[in-house]
Amino acid sequence: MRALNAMSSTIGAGLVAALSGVAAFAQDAPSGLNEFGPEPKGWFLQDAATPVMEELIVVHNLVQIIITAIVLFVFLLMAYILIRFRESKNPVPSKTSHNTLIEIVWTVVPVILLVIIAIPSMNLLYKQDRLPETEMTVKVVGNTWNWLYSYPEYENVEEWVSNPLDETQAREVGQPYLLATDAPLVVPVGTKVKVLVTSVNNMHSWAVPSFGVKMDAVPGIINETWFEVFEEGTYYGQCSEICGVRHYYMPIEVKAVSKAEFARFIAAGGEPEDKFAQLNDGGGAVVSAND
Ligand SMILES: [Cu+2]
Repeated sequence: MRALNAMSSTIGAGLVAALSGVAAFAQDAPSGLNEFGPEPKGWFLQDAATPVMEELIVVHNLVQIIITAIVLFVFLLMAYILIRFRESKNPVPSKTSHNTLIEIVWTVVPVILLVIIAIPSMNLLYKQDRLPETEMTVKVVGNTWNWLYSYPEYENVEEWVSNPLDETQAREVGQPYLLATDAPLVVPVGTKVKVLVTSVNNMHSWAVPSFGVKMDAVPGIINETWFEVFEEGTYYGQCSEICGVRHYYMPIEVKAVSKAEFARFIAAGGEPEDKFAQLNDGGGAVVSAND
């Protein structure tokens, strides 16, 4: 089963590479911005939207190739042994118990493979864990069940609640249900953003796959991570810690806008977009925090 999974992943990776010109999910949202998120029946990682995710995909592909080669090699070797040395063909088995050359090879080759995997893995872990010189900060607080966002550096913008849109609202604004929110986190593109993640009650996890970001939100602890979004668009993620009965109802929507647009957004006190304001004013069923 493992072997099959590994093989299918690699075949999938090849297919994705062949079709890389086709961005299946990228579609024009009503706002004119591209959307990035999971695609129906998708089975590969989402397209990279940040430098960390770019590197993550490279490491993932490298490991896929290596494990596929190992699985194939062991599988073929086993098949050869079972057929070639079966009792009817080989009634008197060899009593050989040592072969120095083979023992050196099967020790050294795995060590080399592990080193080949370890170097890019450690680089990636370091890149994710060590924050570069960031240009702004976003505070993300997990709440049972929604997300609270604020900018510690911009005091004129109050902390706001990001609730999911219900099915009707999502359809109305043409966004995916269970991913779209009424008030997304807004960040500028081409900016290194520090993300402080914590929680007020349950443990949650703030995860945006196309950013290569997944950070636990733990009460009493402030975790930090970072991202730098390449291009403008709407990016989706979900809470990735099984946090309770409405765990599925904690989508994450991040809107990456131009620096000028972001400056305008901050100057306006973080006013939400009209389409969401209309929905909320129109008496739409906005889900409260604890129902
Ligand atoms: Cu959660």
